[in-house]
Amino acid sequence: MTTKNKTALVTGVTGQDGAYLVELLLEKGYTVHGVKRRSSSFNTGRIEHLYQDPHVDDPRLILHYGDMTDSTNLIRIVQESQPDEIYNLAAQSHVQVSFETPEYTANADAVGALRLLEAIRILGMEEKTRFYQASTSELYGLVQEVPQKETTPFYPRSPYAAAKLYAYWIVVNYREAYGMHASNGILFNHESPLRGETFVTRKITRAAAAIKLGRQEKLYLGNLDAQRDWGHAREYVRGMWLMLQQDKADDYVLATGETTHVRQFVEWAFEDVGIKLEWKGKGVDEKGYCSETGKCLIEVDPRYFRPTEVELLLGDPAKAQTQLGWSHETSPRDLAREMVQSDLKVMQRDPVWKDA
Ligand code: NDP
Ligand code: GDR
Repeated sequence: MTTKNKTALVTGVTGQDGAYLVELLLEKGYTVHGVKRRSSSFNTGRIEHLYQDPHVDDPRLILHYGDMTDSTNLIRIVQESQPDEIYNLAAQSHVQVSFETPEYTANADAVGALRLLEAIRILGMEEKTRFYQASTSELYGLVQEVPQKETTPFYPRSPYAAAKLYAYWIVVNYREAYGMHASNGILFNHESPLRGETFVTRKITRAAAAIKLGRQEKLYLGNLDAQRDWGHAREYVRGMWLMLQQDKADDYVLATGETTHVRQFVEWAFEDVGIKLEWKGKGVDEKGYCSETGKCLIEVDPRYFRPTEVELLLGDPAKAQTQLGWSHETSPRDLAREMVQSDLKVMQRDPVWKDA
């Protein structure tokens, strides 16, 4: 079968990765079914440019209301869409929020993955349907080995990571127990101009743009000493797709192999709007950054510290490079630049920001 007549089902279609993945799959000729949650206001902004009027003949992007906590709904959507490939991207994906909503996070992120796998089994689609699970470098948690690769032991450090650990292992189990083509992509942090505004990179690039344009006074951040392996989301969704094109299902790390301090990302973002920062504090819980003019723009606020932190993530993508032919292109430095430029543009265009 060529990709031209394949059908994919994507959960989390309204999120960052969902948007880039749908774009890729449509380009490849797939018919794509997406699961979106009901919301009191529009939540399809990231895929608006891909929207297809359901009244036209044979639309190739079809959206269904659904939720990872609702088994019957998921079974019905899988039955209706008859997918060749399922990409399970839906999740309560914010690590810090998972400390406040641990039970919901487990329900959506852990049991949600099980519900989809069971839907495949209940409908007798084990032979037909391939499955991608959005696993995460958060599984590595407390550092056991650097760089982290497929064989590195897991040590989750949050309710989010513990939920994703269940999802990881249930995927492995269904692969072994029922011969399903089910793969885990253990993806290190990936960002883009579409990144959610409360994740640290986007929070920083938006603030740098807003401060530059005189629309924000100060940025409050948490642990500036954390280190992350940041890649570009557009490149990572290609890796997801490649995993499902292999004859055999397996688990793969996608990462850049480069790690950066949050502190460094802050400096890059402000450099990109022409503000040079000087570090004034002695430690993470003291003060923050001031600009050359002496105006203090960034302050550390302990409210953003996590009860247990993941201090260092650095991935080794060698297996994906060798077996999938996947590699990243964008460096963290270029990623910061692209995100800042995009936020500057968005703010200059947005009437709310313009009038503020
Ligand atoms: P986002 O937070 O941008 O998107 C998450 C998506 O899941 C949104 O579409 C959201 O809907 C949806 N969702 C949340 N809860 C439910 C639910 N109960 N039922 C149905 N849909 C739900 O995440 P990303 O796109 O960044 O990440 C995609 C996946 O990859 C997630 O599973 C994440 O945990 C995982 N991951 C992400 C990494 C990253 O660096 N981005 C790295 C490793 C793994 P809504 O828009 O309505 O909120
Ligand atoms: P992470 O991403 O927890 O790695 O999870 P996030 O951007 O939230 O945090 C990265 C690091 O920055 C530190 N930090 C702050 N984080 C946020 N959100 N806000 C702040 O103000 C702030 N200040 C410092 C954090 O403590 C952390 O160390 C992301 C998500 O996409 C997960 O779904 C995914 O699984 C992992 O990446 C890989």
